[in-house]
Amino acid sequence: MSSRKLLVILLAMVFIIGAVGSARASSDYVGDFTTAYPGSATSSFSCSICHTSEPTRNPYGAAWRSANYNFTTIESQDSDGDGATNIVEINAGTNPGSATSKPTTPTPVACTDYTYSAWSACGANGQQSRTVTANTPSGCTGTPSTFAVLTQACTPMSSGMMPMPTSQMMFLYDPTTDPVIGSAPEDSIPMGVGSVAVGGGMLTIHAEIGQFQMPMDIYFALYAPLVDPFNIYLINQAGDLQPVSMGMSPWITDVTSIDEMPFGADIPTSMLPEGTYYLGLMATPAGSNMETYYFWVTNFIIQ
Ligand SMILES: [Ca+2]
Repeated sequence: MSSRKLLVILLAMVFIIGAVGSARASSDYVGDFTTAYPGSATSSFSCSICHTSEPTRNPYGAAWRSANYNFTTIESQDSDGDGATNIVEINAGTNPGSATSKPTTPTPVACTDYTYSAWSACGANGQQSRTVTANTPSGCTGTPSTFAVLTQACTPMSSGMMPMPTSQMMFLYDPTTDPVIGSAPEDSIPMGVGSVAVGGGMLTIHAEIGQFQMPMDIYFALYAPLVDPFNIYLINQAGDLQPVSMGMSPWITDVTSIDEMPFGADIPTSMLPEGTYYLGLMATPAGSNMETYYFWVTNFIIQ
């Protein structure tokens, strides 16, 4: 063999070895994958991680090559478009290059209990609503055995009705001869005292309240510190005065309106001891423990 022929053969061998060296086998790429993600069951998909059929790349293989063979760069992508990102698939052991291979969606946990907002005001349609502010367990989205109750029937307000108290509200007003019916507690004057209110000689106590939305218990209090500084009196259901120290006794229970003259007809002021007399009328939802009420207070003076 001439030295020239030998040189040609050697050059050819160098070329062939070099070509083989630069064209790595797919099995080497699978090895790269396994090195990058040791323990991932995705490795079992072998060549089909990156190829539909060699040498054609699937979307994951194409993305990996475009990313200069950097796995990390394409982890947040969903190369096969099946809704699971590549890293989610690799962690789940599915194939990020095949849309037919994807993690199974876990069955959502069903809610077992709910925390609600307060009920809305009663609508004209006789319904009120509320919203769920929190679920138990947190984040539950499954189909529960008991659904949240978001609406209920209620008694709608009609015009002229007084809304139910939502707190403990007190209203002081100067004496008037006659009660005034209002549709709001601040517009209502539920106790009139007769002509004594304007310097006249007659006491005529008249209690009147228009329509409440729901039944109320009514308490009527009387306090005359110059006559008895130690006791506030309530009118009980028999119409008698009894000291508050004997208990909180309602005057009238379970009514939506009142129109009463608790002390009967006119009383000449000349029959009464001098002093300032305070009258209080409380309306609280029937059967409640006075968590909410309207309490109106007025007075009259006997001179
Ligand atoms: Ca995917």
